[in-house]
Amino acid sequence: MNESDTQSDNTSDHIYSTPQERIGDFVFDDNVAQVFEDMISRSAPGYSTIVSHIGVMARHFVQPNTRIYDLGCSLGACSLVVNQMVEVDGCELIAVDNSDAMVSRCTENLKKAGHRFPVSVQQADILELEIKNASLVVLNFTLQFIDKDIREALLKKIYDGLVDGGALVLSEKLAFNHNSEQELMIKLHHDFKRANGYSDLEIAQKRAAIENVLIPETNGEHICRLEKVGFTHVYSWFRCLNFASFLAIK
Ligand code: GEK
Repeated sequence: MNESDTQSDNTSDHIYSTPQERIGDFVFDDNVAQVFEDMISRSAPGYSTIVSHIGVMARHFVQPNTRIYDLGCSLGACSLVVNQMVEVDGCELIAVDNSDAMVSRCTENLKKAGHRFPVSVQQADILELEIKNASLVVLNFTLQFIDKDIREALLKKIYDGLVDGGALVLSEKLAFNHNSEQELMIKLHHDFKRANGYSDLEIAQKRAAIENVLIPETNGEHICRLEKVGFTHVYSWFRCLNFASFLAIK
């Protein structure tokens, strides 16, 4: 095996490839952080399209002398694209995650890429973070891991921390009201994962691990709550199977 094969093995997701006696709740630990890029690209339909368009939206919404927050930044994919795309003066990027394994890798990734405005990567709970003077907040597949009862308070805090004309990009896995649609979307999502090389065992074990940790809501629930906390314009700008992204403008 040559060096590049070894590298690709180390960063390929095989976490659920062997039978596990007891499947514990999914956690963002070092094993996950190491393979996260491969895991999310092969598991979340549309992920790379969403990330690149966050860069496009960042260029549109970020205002001079304001802050950009990447909440639940993982390895920093959104921070990296925002950093490439935003050209206004006086901005500051704050990337936050509560997983130390993610934060240390994200810090490295942003350092390697270089950045034209100040960037800070913080290990913190986004529920306890102060958000102020923001023109862009990114919650790319993070809200779904927050306790359902406190999602509204978090979104209200984000709304309050945005400047006028500022935007939130919220991407989430969706649930559906009708059983037939729910079942079809789950089946197609599993087909997508199979087409990306995951086995039935991997799909079943990951599903069991994530079931109590990632709690999806419907399109309607997301839009209603974004409007309720104050956003004046809420757009569904992307959807692929049961994965969607919303743009909410203050
Ligand atoms: C991307 N946005 O690549 N506080 C801080 N971080 C948290 C919290 C919390 N309370 N809860 C979960 N996280 C990224 C992908 S992944 C999505 C985001 C996924 C963090 C958690 O540690 C993980 O890194 C991230 O949110 C969710 O565009 O795995 O489906």
